[in-house]
Amino acid sequence: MSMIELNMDGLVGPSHHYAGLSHGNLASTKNAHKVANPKAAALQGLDKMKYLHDLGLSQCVFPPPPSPRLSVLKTLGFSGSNTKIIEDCARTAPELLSPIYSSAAMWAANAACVSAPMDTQDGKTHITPANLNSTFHRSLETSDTTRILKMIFSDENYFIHHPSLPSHPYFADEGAANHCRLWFDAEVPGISLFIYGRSAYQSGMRQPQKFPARQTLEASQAIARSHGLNTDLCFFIQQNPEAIDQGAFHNDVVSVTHKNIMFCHEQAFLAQDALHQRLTAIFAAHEETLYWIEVPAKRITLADAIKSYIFNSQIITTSQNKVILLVPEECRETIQVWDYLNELVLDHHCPFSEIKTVDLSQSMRNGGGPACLRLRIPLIPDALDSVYSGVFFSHELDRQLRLWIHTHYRDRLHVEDLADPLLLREVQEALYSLSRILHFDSLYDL
Ligand code: SUG
Repeated sequence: MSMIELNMDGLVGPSHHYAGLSHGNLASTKNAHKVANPKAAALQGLDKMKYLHDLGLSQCVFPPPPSPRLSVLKTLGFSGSNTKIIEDCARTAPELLSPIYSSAAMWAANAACVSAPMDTQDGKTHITPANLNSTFHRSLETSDTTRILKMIFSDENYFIHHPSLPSHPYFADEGAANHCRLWFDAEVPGISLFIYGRSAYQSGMRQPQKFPARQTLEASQAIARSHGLNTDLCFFIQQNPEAIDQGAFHNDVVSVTHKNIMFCHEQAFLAQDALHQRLTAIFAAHEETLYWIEVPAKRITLADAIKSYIFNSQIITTSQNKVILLVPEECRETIQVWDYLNELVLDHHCPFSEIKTVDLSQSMRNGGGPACLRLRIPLIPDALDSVYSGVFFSHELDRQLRLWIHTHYRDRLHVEDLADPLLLREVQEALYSLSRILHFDSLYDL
């Protein structure tokens, strides 16, 4: 059984804005209430998708969820026409507008935790949408994410969709951002690393003092169980509380894996040396090499790693077997980081042959780099034809989406603009039009 990895990037929605909704995410707090440019944000995301597609990756688009989430406002007691609901909310509870207009679903790494078919007992790809219940605005994503993932990966011969975990802080789950997979051979089971920040039931664990730990151990364990993973190949690792306190609200801000490569900061995990040794031993037992690239704090501090998002990178193997590290443009602007990366590519023991930067500044200002924007879907080649065809990236889809963005997106959006009922009409029209481009009639029931 061989494997393909589908790369699914979130398409930035037309109401992308900066509201400072994520405590512990330094970029979100720092850029709160700045003017956003949804048009540029969506185009930057498309540029990234085009780059990956042109490298030969199987690239898909993850459509934005319905917006604004008027159903949430109705549940919270607002009624009347759509315009009246927005006006009443703006007048009496303006703090609710940003959560219901949030376009945070663009960070597809938080959409779900996905297990590869060779790792699961039944040989199928298993998907659990994340409950994202650490933040109110993100918790609103789960029901739409569940529905959209089921529509795209609908064939039960290949995909198993699990319900999201109980939406309680004990089972707080942030999806693939806190899950890594390492493997040496596409045909055999790989290793799952589940990275948690706290435990609901185990006391005495070291905890961050300043910022919340989002993922729980119990959520990770539940996913490993329901996906039918081999427990010998699952590692549950605590994220370093110090990293969380410095702003690593998700593990993918301080580490990234790809095949047999782990690229991480020295202070990413607790008991990091022990993890390194155990993984090296597993790889050695299979006569395979683990590339463990750990960046010392004396070369790059946690603060600089988080500012530049060097580890929120994407590692890509091209069809010519070249390994590219795709990092945000901000890495070039942080001198220690840029110097380190340039040394790294020259090191013969390092698998990276090229460092490529990408401009995702609009997403970065809310704490989302290249890795946050993508969800990896491992599947067997036979499953590919069953994936909903309208979401596959192509030059023609790229052309249509660019035209659509230029037609429907604003180039300035401030959190106060969310009170404007005209925005409601604009966003809804944009999404209707998108459902036609993707031939996805049932996507938006606005
Ligand atoms: O959950 N930011 C997102 C960023 C998610 C990044 N994803 C990964 N690391 N995988 C978050 O904190 C900010 C929204 C605002 O403040 O307007 C926000 O939701």
